[in-house]
Amino acid sequence: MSKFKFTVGPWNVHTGADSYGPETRQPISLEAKFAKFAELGFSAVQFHDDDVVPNMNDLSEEEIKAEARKVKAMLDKYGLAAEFVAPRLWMDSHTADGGFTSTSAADREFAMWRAYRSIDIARELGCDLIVLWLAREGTLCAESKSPVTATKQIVEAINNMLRYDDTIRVCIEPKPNEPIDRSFCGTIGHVMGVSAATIDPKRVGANLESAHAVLAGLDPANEIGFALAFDKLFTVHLNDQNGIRYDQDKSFGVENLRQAFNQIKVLCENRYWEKGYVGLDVKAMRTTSDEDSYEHLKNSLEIFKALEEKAARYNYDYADKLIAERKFEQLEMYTMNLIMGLV
Ligand code: 3MF
Ligand code: MG
Repeated sequence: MSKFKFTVGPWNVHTGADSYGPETRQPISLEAKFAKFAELGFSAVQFHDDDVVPNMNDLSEEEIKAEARKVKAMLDKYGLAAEFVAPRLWMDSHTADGGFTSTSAADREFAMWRAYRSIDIARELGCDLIVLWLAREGTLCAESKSPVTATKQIVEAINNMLRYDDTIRVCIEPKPNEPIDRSFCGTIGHVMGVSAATIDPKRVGANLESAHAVLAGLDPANEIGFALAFDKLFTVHLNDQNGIRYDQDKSFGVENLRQAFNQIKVLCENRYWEKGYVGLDVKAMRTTSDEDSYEHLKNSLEIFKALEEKAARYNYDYADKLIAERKFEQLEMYTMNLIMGLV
């Protein structure tokens, strides 16, 4: 029995389209996804603002809230909570050059409008967390934006959100690149800096995604640890990634089992289950059939739980003794043997 509660976004079950080819699977309705998420043992769902209210740009503030209430009723039907809402600031024509750091004042205003509406939607869904994946807050042409001005614009956008709602928490999901060439807020270290500069640092934290850390050339477990050290790990997006290339969102643990184990180990050592959900951000392969649309989620949960069980059996007395004697070769082999199921 896992100590953790799991969560997932509807985009984790998708039609298989990528930048180079069309869909390979049939779309699945939001309600059908909820039913399956509940069946697989998820406790909560993560949302983009327009996952909840698809045509929100055309609706009034009251109409948006009314639509959100319908989704809340659907969540209730399946015994699911909502974990967070993330303004989708990368699909709309207003966000071609980013949102909060766009070179267009009108587009920056649009980004704030979506951020405020995301808070309204979160409130209707009964959750207090906004995630900012700052997809296009960076440059395609390095000289097009000042990194100083842009960083201050990100801080000010978050301040505006904190002022708009006294208890909402905001959480940045850093990623060093893609779809942008150079991000302004690429790592957990950047997020901690931005958090400290806001008007209420306690309410501004991080969402560490394993693949994003790998894309930055960093170790996901250390990134998780850095945020935990400041009590600022508000959620996680666990997945896996084969080195520094396009963002792969592979099932958790399938590329680097030791790295996956160490992410769970640091979460367990710090009783993260008392603080937040374990979110998955995983994609099925393009070749996956309709009937296997949820296999990558099942596999990720299975790997997580198997590694959690190993982390619970980690022999800290033995490890401490080896550490005191600086017998790191033996410590490494003990860890490998545990992961391989040999001890
Ligand atoms: C991109 C991501 C995003 C975010 C999501 C919620 C589409 O690399 O990881 O997934 O997680 O937008 O913030
Ligand atoms: Mg993510």
